[in-house]
Amino acid sequence: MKPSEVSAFLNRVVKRHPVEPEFHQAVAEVVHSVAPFIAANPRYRKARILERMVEPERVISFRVTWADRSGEVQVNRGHRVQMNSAIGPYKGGLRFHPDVTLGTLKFLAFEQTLKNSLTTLPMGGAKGGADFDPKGRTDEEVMRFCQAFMNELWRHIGPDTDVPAGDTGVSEREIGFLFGQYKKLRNAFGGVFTGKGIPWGGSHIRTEATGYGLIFFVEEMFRHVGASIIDKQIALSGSGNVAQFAAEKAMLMGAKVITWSDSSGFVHDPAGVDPQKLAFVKDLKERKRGRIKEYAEKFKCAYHAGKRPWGVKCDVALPCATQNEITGDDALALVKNGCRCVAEGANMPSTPEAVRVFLDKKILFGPGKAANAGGVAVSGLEMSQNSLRLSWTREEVEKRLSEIMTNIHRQCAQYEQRKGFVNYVNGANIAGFRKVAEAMLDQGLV
Ligand code: NDP
Ligand code: 2IT
Repeated sequence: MKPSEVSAFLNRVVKRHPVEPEFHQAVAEVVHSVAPFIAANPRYRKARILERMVEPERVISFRVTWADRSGEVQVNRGHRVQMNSAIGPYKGGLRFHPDVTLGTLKFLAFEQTLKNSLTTLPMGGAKGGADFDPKGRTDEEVMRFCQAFMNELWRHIGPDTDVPAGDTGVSEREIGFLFGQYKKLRNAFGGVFTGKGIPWGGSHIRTEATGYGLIFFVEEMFRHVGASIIDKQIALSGSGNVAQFAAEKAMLMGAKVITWSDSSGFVHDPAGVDPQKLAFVKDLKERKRGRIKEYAEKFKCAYHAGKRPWGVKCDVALPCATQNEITGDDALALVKNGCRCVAEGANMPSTPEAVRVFLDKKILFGPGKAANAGGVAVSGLEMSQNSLRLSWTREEVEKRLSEIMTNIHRQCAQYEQRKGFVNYVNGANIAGFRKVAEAMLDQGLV
C-alpha cells in the first residue's frame, strides 16, 4: 500500500467510527506495520481483508439497570464487541471502569484479535464491559450489577460462541458472579468464562499468567541480545492483577521492582519489593480495595500524588495500568535515564509518540499484543482443560505458558529483524495479521 492509500484508509476508518480516538490509534499502528506486507500479497487487498478486519463482526450494546445498597436505581451501559471469529470463538476480557466507551472496547477487541492469533491457540477476538465503577461498591452491589449485566449478555455468549474473561475492574470476584448468573439462566455448567476459580473449572496460573508471561517475554528479549533480567531495576505502573504478578515473577527471577502506582499516584521504593511487601499489595488491592499510598505509609517510602513513575531511573519499564499512560516526553525521560527495555503489560499504554521514541532509540520494546498475551494464552489453556474435563498441574500450565511466550517472541523476530534489531511492533502486527487473514481467505465472504 502506498502512503496515500494508507492515509485514505485511515481517514475512512475515522469517518466510519467517529469520536473513537483509541480505536483509530490502534488501527493506525497496525495498518502502518502491515502495509508493505499487504502490498506484497495482492490477494489480501483483493479480498479487502484489512477493511473487513476493522469492521466488528457484531456489536451488542445494552442497558444495565440495578438497585444499589440504598435502593437507588442505577443505569449503566454494557457492550460486547465481537470483532473477529476467523480462527476461533470470540475471546477477550470484560472491563468495568467509569471511562469505558464503545470506542475503548473496539480498540481492545481489535488488539485482542491479533494478540490471540499470536498465542497459536484457536481464539477469535472480542472485548466487552460497562461504564460501571466497582470502587466504593460493596460485594453485594457488585453481585447485583454483575447479575443485571449477565441478564442481557448471556444470550450472546457460550463455550463455542464467545468466551469472556477479566480485565480492568473484573477479577475472580466478578467472574464468579457473572458465571453464577450465566449458569442459572442457561441451566448449564460450562466453559463459558475463563479466569474461573480453581474449584469451579478454573486453570492454575490464569491469575498469574499475564504478569508471569510479561516477564518471560522480557527475558526472551534480553536473551536475544545476550543479556538477562537478573539484577535489573524495574519501574512498574499499576498495582492490580498484571502488575502484582509481573512483580512477583521479576522478583523470583532476580530483578528489583522499585515502583507501584494506581490512578491516584505512585510510590518509589528504592529498596525494592520483597515477598512481604508483595503480600501487602495483594491484600491491599484484592481484599481491602485500598490505595497504593498506604504502601508508602507502611514501608516508609516516597509517594508522589497524581504522578506516574516514568521519571524514576530504571533499566526496565513495565506499564501495567492503562492505555496511553506513557507520553512522548515520558519515553524521552525513560531513555535519558538509561532505560533499555519497555514491555507493555497493559493494552496500548504507550502513545504513538512514545512508541516512536522507543523504536528510534532502538531499545527493546515489547508491544502489548505480544508481551501481555500470556493472560489470554492461559485462558486458551483453561478452555482446553474444560473441553477435556481435566485439570493440569501448576507446573504443566506454567511450562506451556513459558513455551507460548517463547514462540510469540520467535514469531515477532521472524518478520522484523534488521541487523540484529527486532522491531517487535511490526513483527507482532504482521505475524498476528497473517494468520487471521489466511483464515479469512479460506472461509470466503462471511
Ligand atoms: P486491575 O483492575 O487489576 O488493575 C488496574 C490497575 O491499573 C490498578 O492499579 C488501577 O488503579 C490502574 N488504573 C486503571 N485505570 C487507570 C487509569 N485510568 N489511570 C491510572 N491508573 C489506572 O486490571 P489489570 O491488572 O487486569 O489490567 C491492567 C492492564 O492490563 C489493562 O490495560 C488491561 O487491559 C491489561 N491486560 C490485562 C490482562 C488480564 O489478564 N487481566 C491481560 C492482558 C492485558 P486504580 O485502582 O486506582 O483504578
Ligand atoms: O487483554 C487481555 O488479553 C485480557 N484481558 C485477557 C483476555 C482473556 O480472554 O483472557
